[in-house]
This record gives sequence, structure tokens and C-alpha cells, in this order.
Amino acid sequence: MVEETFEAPTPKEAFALAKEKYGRFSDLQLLRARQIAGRDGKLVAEITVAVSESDYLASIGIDEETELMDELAELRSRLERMREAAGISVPSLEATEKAVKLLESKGLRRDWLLERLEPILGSPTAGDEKLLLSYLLEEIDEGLRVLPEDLSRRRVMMMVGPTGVGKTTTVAKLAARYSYMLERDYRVALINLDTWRAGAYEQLDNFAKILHLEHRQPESVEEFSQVLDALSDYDVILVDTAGISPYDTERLIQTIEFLKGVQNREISTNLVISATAKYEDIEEIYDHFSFINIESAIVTKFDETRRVGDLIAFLTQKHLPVSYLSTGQRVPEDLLPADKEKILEQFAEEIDG
Ligand SMILES: Nc1nc2c(ncn2[C@@H]2O[C@H](COP(=O)(O)OP(=O)(O)O)[C@@H](O)[C@H]2O)c(=O)[nH]1
Ligand SMILES: [Mg+2]
Repeated sequence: MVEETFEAPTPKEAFALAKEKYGRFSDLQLLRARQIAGRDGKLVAEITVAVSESDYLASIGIDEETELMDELAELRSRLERMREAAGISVPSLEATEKAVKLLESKGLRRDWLLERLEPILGSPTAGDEKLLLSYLLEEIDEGLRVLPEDLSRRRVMMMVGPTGVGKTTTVAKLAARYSYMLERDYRVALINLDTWRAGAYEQLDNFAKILHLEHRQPESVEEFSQVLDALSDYDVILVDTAGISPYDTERLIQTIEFLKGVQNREISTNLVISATAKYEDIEEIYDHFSFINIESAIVTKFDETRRVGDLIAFLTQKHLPVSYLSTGQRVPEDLLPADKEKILEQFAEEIDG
């Protein structure tokens, strides 16, 4: 079977594209459907179908014989390229392999590394492990993005992410930061959408009382809209949500409903992820939230690990900017606006050590 993915503004249109291409074939199978945020931030629906190899070839106007010939020609040219490479740059490939292995062992992804290395293979840099590493560090530097703090317009900021990652703590830190730690005091209000966990409201409410912050807990989408309207004078509204594990569809759907049901305000969503998480886990969480347009990542528990390769791999691979780093449990001190240097320095140290 051959898998093929179709993209369109809606799942229906994406499926129509697949049917248009393979409709005359009987064994079109729908494998997956999901919505993803495109690079421009717009939502795109993605549908993956499976068709038999012969249908696939027929759909692109190739019968099996021509395909075989093409494959042979491709093999031949690949062999020639390999022979060429073997003649001149066997040692340089060794250095490349070493550098890739080292960075891979620190959490970076092989695919990503090889993609970065492709343009310089065969150059003198590729023959020197040290040069290669500094080249790759620069690539990481370029790939990492930071979303600068911007309070110049009124904002509603929602935290989403798994349970225990530090969403509520981050809301409290940000509330303190915005209301009295910057050059200007901003008017901050809090909204709790975590109606699942007993005590979720109280956890934040104690803090809200100390800082004299408005704190609401709407029970429905309509009420959420009304609360946002009522709080429209506030500079920043911070929204805390229930922790959602990848297996928790019910909560996810409710959070999405809250988010999509609101028409009166733009809400920026921040995915809160732990620096201690493994690449696959972060990716699973990210995919899980693919129905939501994520504006930035807030990285917590930066103090709990020296190993930041998985985090870097995830952020660069998904082109997701970081907005804040949380570096401990203390509220409000342990929070910094995201800083590329800090992440890179830690990574460089790890490579040296
Ligand atoms: N070491 C460390 N602990 C943190 C950090 N952020 C949050 N925590 C702790 O993680 C635990 C869960 O935090 P909480 O905000 O309730 O997570 P939530 O379930 O996502 O709301 C608490 O014990 C926090 O003190 C951090 O940056 N570093
Ligand atoms: Mg919480």
C-alpha cells in the first residue's frame, strides 16, 4: 500500500481531493484525519489515505515497467555518486558521522541533522568534527525562535498542556510579573477553566486574593465569553486550563470548545511543556493539541535537567517559538522571558561535558 496525504482548508475538501484522484479506484482507505496549524498559523486539514501500489502508479500515469526503468536509472546515478564520494571524501564522512552521533546522543534528531548537513557535505568543514559541531550549533541557533514579550495591546493568554507540567504555577508567576514586576503595572485578571480537579480554583484563588486580582471560573462556553467581555478593560487575562493527557479526549474537546466558542476576543494559546520531557512525549502532546493554533511554548522545569537536546529538537523541528522559561518552583521569581542564549549555552555545555 502507498500512503498519501492531502491538505485542504477543511477535512471534507481534503477528502474530496483524495476522491478526485483515486475515486475511480475501489480500494481507497482513509487512514487518518487531523487538523494542523500551518506555518502561517492558519489551520489546515490533513487527510491520509492508503491505496494499492498499482493504483498509485496508475494515478500518476506510470505503469510498472516504466517505474522499474526509472528506479534502475536512479540506482545507477546513486551508485555513481557513491563511488565519487568514496574516492574523495571517506574521512570527511567519518567526521560527519561522529558529529551526528554525538548530537543524536544528546537528543537531536538524525533527519534534522542530516538535512542541515546536506549543503556542506564534501566541503572542508565536513571533514572536521569541531567545525561541524560549531556549524550545527549555529544552525540550531538559527532554528530556535523566541517570541518576545509584548504587552502593547490587550491580551488573553491561555495555558494548555499536560497535568503537573506547571500551568497554574506559570499563570501565578506571569500574573505577578505583569502586575508589579515590569516598568509599568498592568491590570491582570485570572480565569480558571479547570473544572475537573477539586481545588484547582482554590490553588490560584489564594494567590489572586493576595495580589487583589480578579479571578473567575466560568462553567460554560457562553459564560466564558461573557466573562471575557466583562473583563475587557484588563490589560492581560491569564487563562488556566485542565491538564490534558494524550488519552484524555473529553477534556481536550472541552478545552477546544472553550477556545473556539469565543468569538469576542482573540485568545493566544501557550503550550506549557517540561524541559525534562522526552522528544516523543512532547511531540505527542503537541500533536494532540494540533486542533489549536499554538502561539508559543512556555518551557517549565528548566532547573530540573541539564539535557535540553530533546527540547531543542522539538522546538526547531516544529518552528515553535518559546516565550518564557520557568526555572524553579518559586513564585514569582523563577520565570524568565525566553532566552536563546540560555538554552544554547546549556546545550553547548552538555556537548563539551
Ligand atoms: N522544579 C520546578 N518545579 C516546577 C516548575 N514549575 C512548576 N513546578 C512544580 O510542578 C508542580 C506542578 O505545578 P502546577 O502549576 O500545579 O502544574 P499544572 O498541573 O500544570 O497546573 C508544582 O509542584 C510546581 O511547584 C519549574 O519551573 N521548576
Ligand atoms: Mg493546574
